[in-house]
Amino acid sequence: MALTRKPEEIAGLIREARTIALCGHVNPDGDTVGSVLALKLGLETLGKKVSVFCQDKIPGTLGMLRGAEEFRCESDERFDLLICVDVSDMSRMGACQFLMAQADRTAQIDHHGTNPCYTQVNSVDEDAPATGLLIKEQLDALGIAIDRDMAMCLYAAIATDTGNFAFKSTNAEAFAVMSQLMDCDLPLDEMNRVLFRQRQKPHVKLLARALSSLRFHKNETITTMVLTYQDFLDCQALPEHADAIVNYGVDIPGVKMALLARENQDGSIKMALRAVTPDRVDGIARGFGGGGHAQASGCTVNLPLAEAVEAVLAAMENSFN
Ligand SMILES: [Mn+2]
Repeated sequence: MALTRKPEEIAGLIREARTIALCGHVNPDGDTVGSVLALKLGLETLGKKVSVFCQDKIPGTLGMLRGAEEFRCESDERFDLLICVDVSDMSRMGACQFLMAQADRTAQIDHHGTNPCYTQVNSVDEDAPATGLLIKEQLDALGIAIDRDMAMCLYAAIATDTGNFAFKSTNAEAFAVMSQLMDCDLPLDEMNRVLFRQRQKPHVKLLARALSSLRFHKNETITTMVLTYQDFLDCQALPEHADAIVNYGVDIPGVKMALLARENQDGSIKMALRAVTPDRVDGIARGFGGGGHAQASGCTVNLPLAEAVEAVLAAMENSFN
């Protein structure tokens, strides 16, 4: 099915509805939360009764968005309309899939090219760098003026999904919309600080441990870092606090591949692999039963920490030929 934006068709459904459920995806990010809340605030100015749903807890960094505390994942109500937002596949609704059966009409607004178009009306554009941009267009189609709260939600959506306006997908539309958000008294510096600079204490303590373990291999083209389970205990850190630490290893000039090995509580070793284009690590990860993207992959190895690092490092060195 062709992926196309349908703001007018969805505006028609919205105008006919009185009660509307909006649903974001599991493990919510800035785009799904910001998009749902911007749309919610906009629809409420039209007098709609709007409920917002998400299976998982909203990240604390998004707590500044108006309505962020209203997400839930249960309801026995019926809704005139359900709109899924940034949900690439019905399974990404998680436990909120029950909404599909409790809505008279279903629609979605999304930007994932793999979307199977699982609702009655599908407004999907894979060229949009963030669903937030499609929400701005949807609000425009309904004649809704953007206020400061909506601008904050749209900024959170667009800025996070474009990597703070740095990913390759970032386009002129993102800056055009951003220009309009700036006219709404957007607190840019404060939001940027919370979204992109603030770091949790366990993360920073874990980072110090990881960096002190940094080793260079193969003429300084490969880096490895290790974190033991004891490091996590000492830093009072959760597995998620290790996310992105591997990037310190690959962002050094001259480095082509990086590995971060972290020990799980059960003794297995979770490997995060990164590569700089044109090198790739997805094949290496698959060789160990994992997978992922060409330049960002992962796998789990059931060996003691040192042996696990040796095994994956050998595969990385061999992949250079
Ligand atoms: Mn998105």
